Amino acid sequence: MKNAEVSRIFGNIATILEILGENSFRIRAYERAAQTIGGLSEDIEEIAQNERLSEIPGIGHDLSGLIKEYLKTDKIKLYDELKKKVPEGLLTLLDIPSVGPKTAKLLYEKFKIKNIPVLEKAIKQGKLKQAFGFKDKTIANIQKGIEIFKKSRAVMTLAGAELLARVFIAPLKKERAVKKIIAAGSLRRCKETVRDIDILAVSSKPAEVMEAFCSLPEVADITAKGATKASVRAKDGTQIDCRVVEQKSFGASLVYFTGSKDFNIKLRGLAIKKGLKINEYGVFRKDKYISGATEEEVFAALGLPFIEPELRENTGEIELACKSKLPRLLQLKDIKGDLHTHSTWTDGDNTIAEMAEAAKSLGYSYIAVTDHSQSLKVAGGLSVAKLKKKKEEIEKLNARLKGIRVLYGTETEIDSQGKLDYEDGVLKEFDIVVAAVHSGFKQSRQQLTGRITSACKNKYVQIIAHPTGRLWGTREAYDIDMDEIFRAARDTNTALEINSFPKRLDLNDANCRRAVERGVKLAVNTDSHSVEQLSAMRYGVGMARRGWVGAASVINTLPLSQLLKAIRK
Ligand code: DGT
Ligand code: CA
Repeated sequence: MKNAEVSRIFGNIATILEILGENSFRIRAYERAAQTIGGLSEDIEEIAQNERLSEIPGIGHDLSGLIKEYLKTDKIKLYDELKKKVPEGLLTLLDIPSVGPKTAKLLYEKFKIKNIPVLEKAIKQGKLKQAFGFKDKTIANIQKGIEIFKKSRAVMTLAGAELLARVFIAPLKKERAVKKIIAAGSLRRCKETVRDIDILAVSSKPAEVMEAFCSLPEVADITAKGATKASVRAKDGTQIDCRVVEQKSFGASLVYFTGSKDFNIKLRGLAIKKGLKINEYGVFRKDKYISGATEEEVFAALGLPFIEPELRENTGEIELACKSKLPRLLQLKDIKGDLHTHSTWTDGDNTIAEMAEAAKSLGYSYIAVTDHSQSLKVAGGLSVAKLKKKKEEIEKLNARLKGIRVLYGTETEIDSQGKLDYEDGVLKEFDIVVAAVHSGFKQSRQQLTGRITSACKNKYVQIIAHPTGRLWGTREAYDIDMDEIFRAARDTNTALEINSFPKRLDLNDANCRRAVERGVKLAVNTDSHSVEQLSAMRYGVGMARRGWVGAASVINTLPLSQLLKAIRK
């Protein structure tokens, strides 16, 4: 799988062009391509083989050529030439989210800081402040950036892990010796970030499976290889474990390797209380095997109903399972529409009509196209004059389209004072108003919280987008008082969003659970900027399920007529 590599290279090309002071359209084209390819759910090699590269939004003839060159030769000449113009150390410094091209150049050229460890040392020795004259605040930002960078390197996003697991599992599925194969661990529990991939296979010929696994082209090196278990490193450095078990142990192993560790320990304790023993081979009374082929059987042997993988964190689910009171969780098929998407009217890659057709093919009955509002200039936010035209286009489209309704929406900026970007008279016209913070992240807790609660109080705001602003690998959640926001959301009938975009997953699982406990309504949206991204809904649903959220708490599980009534303030 080379999606991540291609995305990284295009991102680096954009950065180098920026340092070299090149044309901003060209820079933006590479940035967009990096983003789109990084977010694809399909393997780019497969797309290239089927001659479908040009169908990827923003990938024209030139970029397709570069992708093909890379897939064929593992190199891009243009990139190699560009790299010669900019020292490597400078690029590594740019990996730190808070360090832009100017600071990187300064650190590198003037102060001879060539990589992150040297930078860390310089900070520690106080050099940055004393010798180089950086402000305390800038230094603190750089330090925080280094932390975020390190953290994001140690784990993958849920979407990244899913894709990597697929690259290993798909070819193994075709092996005759493999009867069943599945990814367990934190990926199966839908955790927002995943450290490594745990694969479980059923086979009566484990040696053949081990051989096939260790010879996969994505394996960079083999860390351990035994009769039924092997560990390898993928080309991106991620550890992948594969274990082979017999059919009669499959359920027990799946329970064990899905975990979490705390869940397993608690389950083992429960088994002991019932005079049983549970391990990865099965459930045993004395030493006699009593069950283990399926997870259902394993739970039943302990007197429990099936516990969904997303719940297995030992945060009260086992106690509820004992009383048969597990919550009914939201499912992807409950979702009737997406209430936060973008089109070519602002920074999306597809037209409203294309977004609507794609939503329809996902089985939705509505889609809100919520383009950016006027003050978000970088994303081409819409003036009031343009809104009129957009509304007309949607009306015409709705008259023509069957089986899907396009809702006229906006993602409106909440400004630094908590004021919305359009007057109430304009907001009133929309079917859906999503309000969002995209600026002033460094304000005080009180100010940031106040901005969001005052947006909740607006009569026309129905959803607060990505409430904590967390962007994995770039920005931590901003400092806000979630309890106050939950209270305001509940009291004003404003839904909070679970943003399914893989780097956001915001609200996260813990916040979802707290929100629902406090009677807050949620909306699971994708924030899609292209038709491909609409399928990210499953990650947001995963977060909801981890947060014990049922369909009744999610407004976009409602049929359209009920939705429009339910969101009225
Ligand atoms: P991560 O860190 O994202 O890889 O998270 P997990 O949950 O996948 O953790 P990992 O890969 O260390 O372990 C895979 C599964 O194996 C885990 O879900 C539960 C199980 N497991 C790991 N260590 C232990 C342990 O010490 N005791 C028990 N009972 N189970 C364990
Ligand atoms: Ca794992």
